[in-house]
Amino acid sequence: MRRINALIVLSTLSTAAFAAESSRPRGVSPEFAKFYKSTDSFSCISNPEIKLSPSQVNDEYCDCPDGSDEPGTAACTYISDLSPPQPVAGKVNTSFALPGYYCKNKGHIPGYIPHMYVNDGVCDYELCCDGSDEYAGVGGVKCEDKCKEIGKEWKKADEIRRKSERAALKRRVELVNEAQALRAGVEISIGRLESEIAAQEKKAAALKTTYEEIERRERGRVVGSTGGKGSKVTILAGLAKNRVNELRDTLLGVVAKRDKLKERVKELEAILAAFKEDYNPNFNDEGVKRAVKAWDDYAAQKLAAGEADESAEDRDLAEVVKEDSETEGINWAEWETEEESDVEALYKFEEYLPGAVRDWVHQKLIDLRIMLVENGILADNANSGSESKAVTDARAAYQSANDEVSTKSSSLGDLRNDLTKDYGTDDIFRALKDKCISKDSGEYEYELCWMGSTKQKSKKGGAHTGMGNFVRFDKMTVDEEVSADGKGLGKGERLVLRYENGQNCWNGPNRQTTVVLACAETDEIWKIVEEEKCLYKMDVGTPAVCEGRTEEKKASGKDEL
Ligand code: MAN
Repeated sequence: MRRINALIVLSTLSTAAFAAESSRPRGVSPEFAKFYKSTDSFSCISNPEIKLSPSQVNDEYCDCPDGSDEPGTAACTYISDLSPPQPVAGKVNTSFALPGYYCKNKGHIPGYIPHMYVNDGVCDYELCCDGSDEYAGVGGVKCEDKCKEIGKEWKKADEIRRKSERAALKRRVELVNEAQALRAGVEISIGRLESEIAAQEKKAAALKTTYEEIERRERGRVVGSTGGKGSKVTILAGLAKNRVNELRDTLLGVVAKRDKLKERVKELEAILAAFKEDYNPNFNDEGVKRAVKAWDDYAAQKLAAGEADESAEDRDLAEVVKEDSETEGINWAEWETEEESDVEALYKFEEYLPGAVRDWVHQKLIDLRIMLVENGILADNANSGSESKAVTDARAAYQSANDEVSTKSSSLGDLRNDLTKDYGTDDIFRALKDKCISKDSGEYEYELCWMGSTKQKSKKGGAHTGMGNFVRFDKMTVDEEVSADGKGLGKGERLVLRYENGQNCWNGPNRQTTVVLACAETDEIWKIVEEEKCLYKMDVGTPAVCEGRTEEKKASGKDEL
């Protein structure tokens, strides 16, 4: 128990305080030396109206109500028993003026020990390594000065602690850099989305205009006698296309037959040419002679006509039979899908008008038709149940562009919210966001996801239990041990992450987790306790909350031996 507060007492004292120590009464620290300077009298610290002779200081009799006349004995312990001293340098207890008995601890760090431990027959080396608290040798106890070896051990451990702190601080700097880069990334994404949305809005506006115009034209269009399912022209176009295709197929067949015949003619000519070369003219066979004569005439005729170059003709044929609207000069699709009415098709009188007035007349005709539709004189094409493909396509294009604007705008909103969200000092938890750490504890494995949620997972399997979602940062003053390897919350104000609205607890509240953070080299859950039913506390180490205490103290010369 006596270990409690020892380190903090030790570490909060300054070595500068060693000055003029020899002139101070036993048990007085340099901090309180000024009250014991006078050689004429001593005034109780909290009650200066009570004046004593200097010989009454440390005379084993408690004269001052605040115990200040007995800095080096246990005579006023009953005061501290009533109100235990808070041995924090500079913070004087209202009833007990001194923080404790001051141990010089040369070779280590000076510190206070509660007065009740003075001359109690126990060596309190953890607080008073020089053994000066047992100067009276009560019960024959003699406490030798162990500050040299304790100080050496402490220094070694302190060096390890400082090294770890330096590593933790380095990691913190890295986290800050990562957080900055992530923030910059969000800002870049916002900029990119803004320009994409502006462009998309323009596109959507243009598509809207187009769609409205097409729809307007649709309303102004005279519905054909075939009920809008295609005019005679359309049907004619379909028939014509089929006929053209039939003719193309026939032509292809004829060309193929021709090519075959050409091959056979070639073969026969070769046979006859060989026959002419090989026959025996000495046999007076009239039939053979006639045949040879006929072949010669045929060959002479062919020679006179010259070898026809049919390649150009073949190229033309190949072009003609190609299934290509460009070569056909007809865009069949246009004619087949056009839902133009026969009336429009046959009486396109506007086309006989001079260009200058054509548009004007066209517009007026559409306006007129719309006026007639709106006044119930003509049927509305829009209600005819046969919307044209042009209107459907234009609307779909506009809607798709508009949907994209909405999707992008919603992403932009999320990113803007993210920029205003509290990620802690230096935005540091931005770098940890979505990363998780876990720890086995009892029958569960616990998980903490930074800025996300906490979970309890049963080792026996089954579903996870939500222990809350991150809602806000908070602060908490803690007073806890730090283990030799530096794990533990320690003392002072700590940053807290509140996780709330977890899974409902049977007969209890929705589960909540209070995550208390302390500086450490790596992210680690140290301890989990269920303080009340379904209210959990996690002690967690992370470099994210390191503040460079050691380095600052070093720079200002504090905490040095
Ligand atoms: C589960 C766990 C416990 C909790 C009880 C409450 O067993 O979540 O932590 O105390 O439910 O019923």
